[in-house]
Amino acid sequence: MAETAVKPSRRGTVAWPGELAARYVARGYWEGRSLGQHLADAARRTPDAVCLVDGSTRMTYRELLARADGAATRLAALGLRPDDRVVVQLPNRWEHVVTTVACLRLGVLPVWALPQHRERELSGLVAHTQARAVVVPDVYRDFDHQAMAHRIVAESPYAAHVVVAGDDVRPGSLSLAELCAPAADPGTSAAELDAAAPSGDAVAMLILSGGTTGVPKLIPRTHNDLTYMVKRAVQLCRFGPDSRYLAVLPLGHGFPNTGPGVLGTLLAGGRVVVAPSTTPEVALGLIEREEVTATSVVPAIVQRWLRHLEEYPGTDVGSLRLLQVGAARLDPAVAGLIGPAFGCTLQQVFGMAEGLLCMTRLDDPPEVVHHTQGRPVCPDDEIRIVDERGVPVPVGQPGVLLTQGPYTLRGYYDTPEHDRHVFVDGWYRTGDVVRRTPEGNLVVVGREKDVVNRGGEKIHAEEIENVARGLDDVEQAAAVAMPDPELGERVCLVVVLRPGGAVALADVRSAMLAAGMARFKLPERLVEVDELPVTPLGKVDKKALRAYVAATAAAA
Ligand code: J2J
Repeated sequence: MAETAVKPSRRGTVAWPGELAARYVARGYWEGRSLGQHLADAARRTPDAVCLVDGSTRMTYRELLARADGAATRLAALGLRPDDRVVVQLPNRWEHVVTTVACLRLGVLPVWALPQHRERELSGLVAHTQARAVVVPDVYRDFDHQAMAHRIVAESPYAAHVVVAGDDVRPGSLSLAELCAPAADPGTSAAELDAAAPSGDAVAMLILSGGTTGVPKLIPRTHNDLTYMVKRAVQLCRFGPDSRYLAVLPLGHGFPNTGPGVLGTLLAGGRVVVAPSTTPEVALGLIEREEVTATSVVPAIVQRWLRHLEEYPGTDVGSLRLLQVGAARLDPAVAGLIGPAFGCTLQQVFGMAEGLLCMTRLDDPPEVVHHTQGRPVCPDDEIRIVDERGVPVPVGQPGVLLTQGPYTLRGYYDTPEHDRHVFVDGWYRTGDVVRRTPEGNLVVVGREKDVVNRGGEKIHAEEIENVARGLDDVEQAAAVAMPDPELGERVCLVVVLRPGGAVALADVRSAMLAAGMARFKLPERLVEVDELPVTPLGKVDKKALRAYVAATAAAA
């Protein structure tokens, strides 16, 4: 077992070429310290300031650090060592933040999963990361996460611990509340963790790539690269000690954690307010009560909030200064409504778990903020926009976006085979089709990757197709995006049946649920065709299918 174990900081990850690494150090991007150390520094600057609010829980920086260090010390006592992995599947609650900071302090790598992930996704994550522990809620939205975690841990040769948030901690599980209790002797724990802090070039966490197939694609983010990106986002978004950030997107995603998100707010000495739900009643209520100054959402959420403000004009969101919208395409017409309705600055964010972060700037003119997704945050983010032959396109023309830079991965975690298709001379091929305006802003116009973006949740077509093809009556299956006014896109499954066969949407959906897949991936429409269109190269022509599906939906 020990021989096959991959240690992310030494094996399983791809380093930046020496020359680039030297440049990133020389330019001050990579500071050579762990993100946990930076967070501890911030906590020590204003120990009495409230930094984390969740319902009636209000925590100061002193308490956050004491709890995180308590958890780190207890994880170490359980046998976890720097570079070990912990899969964290928690809804938005304060323990998500404390657990993450604890891992960063100890050098253990948190691997965030979404609460909607089920056995298939979670077991894939635990297996691929060789996680030592899994952190879950007891029961969340009628689903027994604790039971699922025990089934998964029983199957894993590496995982030993199920840590449970909530009151129903069963025999064989550990209590997350106890794990996150303040250190018995905070000074000593802090000194020990400070002394053993991971180095800047060690891997800080593994982030799940947007949309994931059989073997999950994980992004190793180093302390250096992640700290740089978050700090730069803090600067550009003008976060400071008076910032109050509402963490309303699921904390299993990068955007609400790092863009600048929770981690940026903490580095800036601000206050994080955790929202347990994205509904306007809950989220806008929290903005009002907690005098939130900034938050980040996906277009589907902002549309819902806009409708609510129209219906209830008395809603007070006057404290809000910045609303970030990203992770999926924002309609320019909707973008134009946001500033006036919320009385705040809109910022479009085009990011990816792989690294590259683009943002409109707070003082950009409306035409830039409404019509573009902004520009990279670092002067050393290099971008290339190429045609299908890999040749750069003229400015203004659409092409596939390639990038490299001080916080963009050079390879996924331990999937060298996959990397060969995704990296071109070390450059990451994003799969997004973009064009660049003459001023250097990017506009996302499409994508070449086979993903459906359902309100910001990325779903790989292949995952659905594999299950659909397993059904007796299905000969061929292709999942494509269909346009949707609310979520932007939903999944439509196109099938070719075997002679005399029949299949209903419900059959495919039950087969996916039986396979242990997350509910948000289920197709919402089924279309039968006699044959699938193919490209000259013999691949299913998804572009043609998308157009067909959109046209037939409009006609229906
Ligand atoms: C259109 N498509 C977008 C946008 C991302 C910050 C913000 C977002 C993410 C994220 C993130 C888009 N308009 N404004 O990690 O730190 C699509 C692109 C992209 C993919 C990445 C962050 N913003 N997208 O969304 O890893 O297709 O990260 O490649 O989940 O979302 O998805 P993900």
